Amino acid sequence: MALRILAVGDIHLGRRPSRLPQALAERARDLGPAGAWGRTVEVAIGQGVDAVVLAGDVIERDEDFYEGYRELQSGVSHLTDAGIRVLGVVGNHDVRVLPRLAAQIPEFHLLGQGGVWEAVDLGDDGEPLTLWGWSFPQERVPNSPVADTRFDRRDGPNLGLLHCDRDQPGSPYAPVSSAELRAAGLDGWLLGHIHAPDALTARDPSGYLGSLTGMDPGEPGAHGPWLITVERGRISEVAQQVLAPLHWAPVELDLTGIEAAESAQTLLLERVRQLDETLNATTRPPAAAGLRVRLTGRTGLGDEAAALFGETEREQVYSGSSGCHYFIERLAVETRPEIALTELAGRADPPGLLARRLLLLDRPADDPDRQALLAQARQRLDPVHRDPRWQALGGGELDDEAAAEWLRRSGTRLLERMLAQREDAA
Ligand SMILES: [Mn+2]
Repeated sequence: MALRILAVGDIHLGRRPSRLPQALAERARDLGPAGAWGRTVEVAIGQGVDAVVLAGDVIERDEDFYEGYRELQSGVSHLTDAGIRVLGVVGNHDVRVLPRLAAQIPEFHLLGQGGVWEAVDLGDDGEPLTLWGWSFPQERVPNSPVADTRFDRRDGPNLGLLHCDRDQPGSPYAPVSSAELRAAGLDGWLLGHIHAPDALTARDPSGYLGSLTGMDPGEPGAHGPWLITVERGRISEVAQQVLAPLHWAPVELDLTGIEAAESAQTLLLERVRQLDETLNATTRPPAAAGLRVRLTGRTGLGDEAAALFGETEREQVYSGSSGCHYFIERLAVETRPEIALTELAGRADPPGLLARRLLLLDRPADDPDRQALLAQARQRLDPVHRDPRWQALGGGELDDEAAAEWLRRSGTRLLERMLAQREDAA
């Protein structure tokens, strides 16, 4: 007999998704947090889970009390009617409003009120499971709620449910380090606050659950709650249930080598159809998808291609096989003119020197001249890359290929500027 929990990240009931085209304005409620929560309730009931747990920032703001009440109450009553328990913790957004709502919805169990850790037994049919929760007592909490806390383990898996700012030491929103989370001795941490989901697995069921649906183009990719299965005393499966009603996708179209501007349309259509196929394989395909399109590569046809996407075309670029409304949220032309590098490299002036350097980057990885150039570049780039100020951007490791790409981009831009100056002077 398996035990199943559906873990839900930041919902932000009351918020409306931004950057929707006019054609979708009237569907904002269904495409936003309320629609995402409704889908979550349906999936929880369909899957017959034992409990739904919410990781804070359930409600956007105090002003959303009535909308929050309506949506939360209706979801909770559907779930409890189906025999599913509903629990949650408070985040920094809903410090006042969520406890007030919980007082009005007795079936909703608010865990760890007032910033005091609380453990609850979610076990069933001889399958034990303990959930530890902590709620924000006020909007700003400058210290870690996990440090100096002893979690006396109980039988079966023990999971933590917490809204916090992980690995951001100076944060006013319950800063917690990964080391503290690991040292707590629990089997996993279901976290709220950061809207980009981590990749949780049965082996390591710890991390940010992510916002329930992407509310703007800054929250691209798959969003939805996580289904956690416990069998014979251990977590056997963790799977994201991708069900966000609105999907945001960055789309880069490399136009290098196209012979006519219309090829951009064909290329985009191909990409959107691929995306549609991927999205159709999710738990619940989205009702709308916003594309942030960048035209890149070397071609003289960038502006001409962009002009093919007029206002009407952007409002709805494609209708998916399950009815998803695809629109272009923004289209940026970042194409660069073609440069004959080999020809330039024969010149004895600064552009010629720069062109020879750029050509070095295209040589094989073991070429000594290329390696020397990259070593020089990394000496200058590494300290900047490691600067703590940029850590939050999550750039990852700076390897040779990343350094080469950086040089290629900045070198090409510089070369273009040099050539433009010469043309001006001529
Ligand atoms: Mn938050």
